[in-house]
Amino acid sequence: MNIAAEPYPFDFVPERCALLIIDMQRDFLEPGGFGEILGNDVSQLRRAIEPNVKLLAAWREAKLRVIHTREGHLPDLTDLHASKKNRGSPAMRIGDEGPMGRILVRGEQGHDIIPELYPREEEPVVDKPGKGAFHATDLHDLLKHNGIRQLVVTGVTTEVCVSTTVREANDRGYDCLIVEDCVASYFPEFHKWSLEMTKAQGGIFGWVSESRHLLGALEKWSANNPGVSESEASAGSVMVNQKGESTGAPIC
Ligand code: TIU
Repeated sequence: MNIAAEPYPFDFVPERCALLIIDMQRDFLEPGGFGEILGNDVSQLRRAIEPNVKLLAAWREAKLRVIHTREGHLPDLTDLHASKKNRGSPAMRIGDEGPMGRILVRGEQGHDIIPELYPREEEPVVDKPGKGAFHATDLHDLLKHNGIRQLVVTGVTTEVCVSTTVREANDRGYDCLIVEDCVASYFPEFHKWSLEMTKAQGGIFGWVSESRHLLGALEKWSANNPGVSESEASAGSVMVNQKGESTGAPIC
């Protein structure tokens, strides 16, 4: 199924494609979190929420694979290197107590995904200590074991965790499509140029499209594939709950 995209149409293979939603966490999208302590205006990111809600609903309706990520650290901060902790000498640092709990620490309110996009039990949540979702996580194994070869990538921020993840994925052999209206940055210029860089040179890192094109394709897919059950769609995945604990489903 061809999706209108730049620099040329994306050959969408739904059963081989996962929706990867990057770091739609309260710490980045709400006041008092990590984004704000870095000096950013969090309202810049919120325009991506509604398009993500619509795309996620269509993806769920189509019974295709959804994976969420969260950036954050262990409560003892043993996975936080000094350079990330101290960079920029902020007044507050990762691990300090903020209005939504300890900043960017797993299990704290601020670290969790915003309610609008809250993961379902059967949707894997990959906890990552870095910007890229492949660094120090089992994402690559999870994708391989589930036969995923393509990623439709959304989330925040365009030039940091989204771009880093797409570059990591590209080097691991995945075809990536970034959904322009479902990603956002604190800096509109960085957002624009990240997308330009992705699709330049014949799609050097991947494709860029808009959610309306995916919604149309998903609608067609759902109409033609009404029989795929929720359990079949999620079979074999690594299930984790919102604390990142395995809920028992094996990697197969
Ligand atoms: N600061 C910034 O733009 N982003 C991050 O720190 N993390 C993510 O992009 N998720």
